[in-house]
Amino acid sequence: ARATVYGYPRQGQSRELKKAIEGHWKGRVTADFLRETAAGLRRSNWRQLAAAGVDEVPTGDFSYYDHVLDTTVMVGAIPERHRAAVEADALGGYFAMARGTQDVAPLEMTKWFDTNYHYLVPELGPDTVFTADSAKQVAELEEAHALGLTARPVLVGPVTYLLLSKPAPGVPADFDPLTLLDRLLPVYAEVLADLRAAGAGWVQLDEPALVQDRTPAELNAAARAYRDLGALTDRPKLLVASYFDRLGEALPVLAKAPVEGLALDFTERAAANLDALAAVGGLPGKRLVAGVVNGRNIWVNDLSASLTTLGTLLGLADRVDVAASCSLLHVPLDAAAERDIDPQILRWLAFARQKTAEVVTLAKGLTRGTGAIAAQLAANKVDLASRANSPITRDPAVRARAEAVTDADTRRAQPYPERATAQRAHLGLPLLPTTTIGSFPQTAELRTARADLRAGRIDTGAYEERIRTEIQEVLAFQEKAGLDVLVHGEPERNDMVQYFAEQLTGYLATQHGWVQSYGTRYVRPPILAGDISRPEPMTVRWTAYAQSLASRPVKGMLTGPVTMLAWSFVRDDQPLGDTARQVALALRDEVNDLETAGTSVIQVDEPALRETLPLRAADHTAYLAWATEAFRLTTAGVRPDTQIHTHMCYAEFGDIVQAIDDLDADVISLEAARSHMQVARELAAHGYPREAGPGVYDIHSPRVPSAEEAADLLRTGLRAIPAERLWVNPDCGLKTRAWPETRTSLENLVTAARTVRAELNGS
Ligand code: THG
Ligand code: ZN
Repeated sequence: ARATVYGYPRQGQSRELKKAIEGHWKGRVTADFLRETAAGLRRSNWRQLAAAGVDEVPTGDFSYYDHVLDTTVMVGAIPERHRAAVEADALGGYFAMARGTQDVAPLEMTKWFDTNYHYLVPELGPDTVFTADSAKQVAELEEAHALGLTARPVLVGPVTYLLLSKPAPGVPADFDPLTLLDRLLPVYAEVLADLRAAGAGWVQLDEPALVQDRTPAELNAAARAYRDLGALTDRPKLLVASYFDRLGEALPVLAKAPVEGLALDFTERAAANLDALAAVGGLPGKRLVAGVVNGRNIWVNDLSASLTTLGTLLGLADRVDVAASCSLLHVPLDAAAERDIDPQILRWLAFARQKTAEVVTLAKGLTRGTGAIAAQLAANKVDLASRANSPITRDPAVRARAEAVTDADTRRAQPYPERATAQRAHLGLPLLPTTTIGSFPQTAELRTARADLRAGRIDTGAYEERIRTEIQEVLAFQEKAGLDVLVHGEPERNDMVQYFAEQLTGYLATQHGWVQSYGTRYVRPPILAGDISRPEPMTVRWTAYAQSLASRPVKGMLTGPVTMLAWSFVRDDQPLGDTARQVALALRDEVNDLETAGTSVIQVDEPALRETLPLRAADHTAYLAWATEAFRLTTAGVRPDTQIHTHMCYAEFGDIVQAIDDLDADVISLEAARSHMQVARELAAHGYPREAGPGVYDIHSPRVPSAEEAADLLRTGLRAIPAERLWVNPDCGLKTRAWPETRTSLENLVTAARTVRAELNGS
């Protein structure tokens, strides 16, 4: 058996790639220096992989921004509006497609399946002409060959590429990109021929879109694509890869296709692949690459269990190789770089480097028998036992409390209409109350203060003084602008998940655990390592301070349990719902403490509720059940006259309106400005019974909306939501905005609310 992986983190140990690219954008780094930095990182990754014992290294997985954008370049699907820039300067044009320019909009960005990686959505239409550009793929293959390595180019497959595309601007929305398949396949044929000419023995075509629910027509397209590519004579051997879930009905399609190998995910959520593969009679005469090391989490593999799976698979294919379940892009580079994590706990963790070593160990065990890896198996057993029996993963008090949760704990004592009456009396808000989503501009001074505190240049006292001053200023502005429900602005928070993770027992933070989110932007997801408890209140002090300065209600601001899971690395040793319940109980205590401290409005944000929706519809109900229960458990312990708000970012939530309703929040704020209140109409169509604030100010742009424009959006909103239940707020938090546009935009928003209130009172 051979050891391989499908991709590796691109950024380098100190995010050298981010620094070089951003330096290049600022004009401080030449294109040549950027290219040399990138080539150096690729070489260093390949050497690391080869030194670890990987037999076949991936190439072409590197990217300056995004591998789907690289595929767009490879097939020549450059949008019309970017063509001149790309022709004038390939690298400059590439970044223009990614980020836009003064004059030209970038490609839209969206999530890569249910990971936290975002790709740039290809724009296609009936007039799209594809042309092959294999230069990047060929060059990277040659670089790996120059190091004397056996390499396997990795490409986004043609079916997934089309399924991830959308109609270009101006193309009818019902245009189906899959109708372009016959035009796209010859371009893939040309790239495959070029790679063969460059010495590729195998090429990997990634088709993760086939793990989602697919129509018979789409499955048919996949069958056609691989029948046609398989029939080519001038091509390398083809390995069709799927990951992130089970293949389901696509498995027989790919098993029958005339390609030489399949790569399948065999981690827990894709476990059904095993029986499905047996059911089609295995892959006689073919290569099976078995993704048994989870590429999505950071836990050490259970080597013995993986060997059992691999042993079963041996009977199902001509040859079985070992891999991580997906590209290692989704995990940090190297756990050994972490200095602040207890060495005992560090042994439970595997980042890209450690996962690579696991793949190599398993391949060796499969080839030479368990005796050849006896030492690794013994050490692995000790580490797994240490994790399973640790007081960190087994806190009896947390478990007993979670066990004792009843349905009543997850329900507000009064139905919404009674709560609404109590809240109206308690809060005394006007019709169309105005508020913001929570964060205010994170100024350079604030970031500097946080860096100074970390570096020891200032002490906690000086830092907190800085935060107090900021809160004073944020509140003074809001009072003067005339907002009705105020916020403290969150100057003390870095990342909305990290801030809480740092204060909860059972959560681990990393120092270097960067994972690419999009382009040059990275996150350091905290690790849900153990049972979760809250040693002391987390936000009460700052919220109470803010309330002490304000004449109107100040909202308490918390990150909800689903988002706390979605933007962290989760436990793999218990159901997600159990972890969510523990986080919810800790947050519930915070909600109740805020109420006790005099907070009458508490917002629990769930921007990630929609994005964690499982890839297959059959799994939606179970997910939404635990997700909505965790939210209600967090919020249901308050008095009827305490108002619970929530917030969600993305507009595409038509398919989870029922779940949003099931949260039973008194008020929800949503992104809506760019879609002209579409979400208000969707809520109304569903019969959403509570209060809602579809955003009237697009915070993703520095553009200041006029009061008249905001008032128009409100009038549109009023056609869907009655005035007694409509709130006035921006689309999202203001953390990424600057103060000047924030000030004017919020003043205009208040003016708009007053104008429309006057219209309502006059009518
Ligand atoms: N927090 C966490 N995960 C997230 C988001 C978040 N995942 C989804 C979404 N939001 C991703 N969005 C971003 C937006 C900005 C940045 C990263 C992800 C970003 N990162 C800084 C960078 O790379 O320069 C680093 C920030 C830091 O120093 O911590 O700007 O909000 N957890
Ligand atoms: Zn938002």
